[in-house]
Amino acid sequence: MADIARRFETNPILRPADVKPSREGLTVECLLNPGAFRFEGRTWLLLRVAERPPQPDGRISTPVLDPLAPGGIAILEYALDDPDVVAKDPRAFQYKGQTLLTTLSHLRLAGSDDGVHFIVNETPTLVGSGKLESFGIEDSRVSEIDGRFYLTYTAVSPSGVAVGMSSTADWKTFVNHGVIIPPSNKDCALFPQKISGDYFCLHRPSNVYIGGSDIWLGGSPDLLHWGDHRCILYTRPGMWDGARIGAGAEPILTERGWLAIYHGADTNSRYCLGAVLLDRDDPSKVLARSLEPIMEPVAPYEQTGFFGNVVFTNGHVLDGDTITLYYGAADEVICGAYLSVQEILETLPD
Ligand code: MAN
Repeated sequence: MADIARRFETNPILRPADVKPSREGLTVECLLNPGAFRFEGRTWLLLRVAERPPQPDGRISTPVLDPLAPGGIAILEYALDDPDVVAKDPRAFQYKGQTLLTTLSHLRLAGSDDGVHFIVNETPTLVGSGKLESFGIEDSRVSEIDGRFYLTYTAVSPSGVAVGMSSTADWKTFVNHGVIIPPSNKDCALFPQKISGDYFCLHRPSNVYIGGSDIWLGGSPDLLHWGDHRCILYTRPGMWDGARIGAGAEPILTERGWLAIYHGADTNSRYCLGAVLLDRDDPSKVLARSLEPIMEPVAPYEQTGFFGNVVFTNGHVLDGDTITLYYGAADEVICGAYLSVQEILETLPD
């Protein structure tokens, strides 16, 4: 096994029971995939909090944002034996052919003085708004660029899965920039600085007809308008990243180029992490890529949970050579691990 992550001894560091539901009638079902950043001398996680009502016997119910419903949330409920209901995946189900999520996610801050013990805010920090976020917002990356924090997250709605963006300077007031990349797309990680005059991001379109779930590079003059899209990293059939891949948090600039951690899932939806090295001046050039994962779901809390066999990251903080990686385990709990930049680089084939 090639796993080189040193997991926190206190893992999991946050569980659903540590978080207060956003409203009466909902329970926090899972905590997932936090963004991470430093602000005013503290370490912060931007958690994805996934909620739903307690599930009645023989029925499935899910919240959706609806400005016309009381409190802005409508609860959709169906009998599990309804022939129009197909419920096979804990994360999503179909009703009359339309896909619905089993939970509604919002983003919530948790702060820490030591990067290990976190106190979760009592209320949501950012909730979905408008038609394109009515099934919630998920898996936010946080990048500090030119003194402002940019949040890129998955915006889910009946119109599909898209990349939404908000920004803030003080974590109190936010500007919602709307959908910056339309469906089907997610896992958007901004590079923390301009490269040869342009901003760049990694993103992940998914195709249902021709094409796969590969990682693309996009460029932008202003972080809002994206073009010059190129597919730079493909899934590798038969390998640990054979079915789907997607970027983690922002790439890290090293002396050998941009180091990006990414997730890869195989055909059994087992999620591992790997690394890729991109050229410093032209990040469309892939210099090296992990053959084996650098992290695999091996701990019990990674193998069993809401959706087992998952390590998924979209947040880290950096101190010299040390990456403190925050990750969602088994789509249920929040964990942390340390990785060394040098050690990751050494695992990459020449
Ligand atoms: C997808 C996303 C993630 C989730 C993984 C594993 O990539 O929905 O949020 O963690 O699947 O279920």
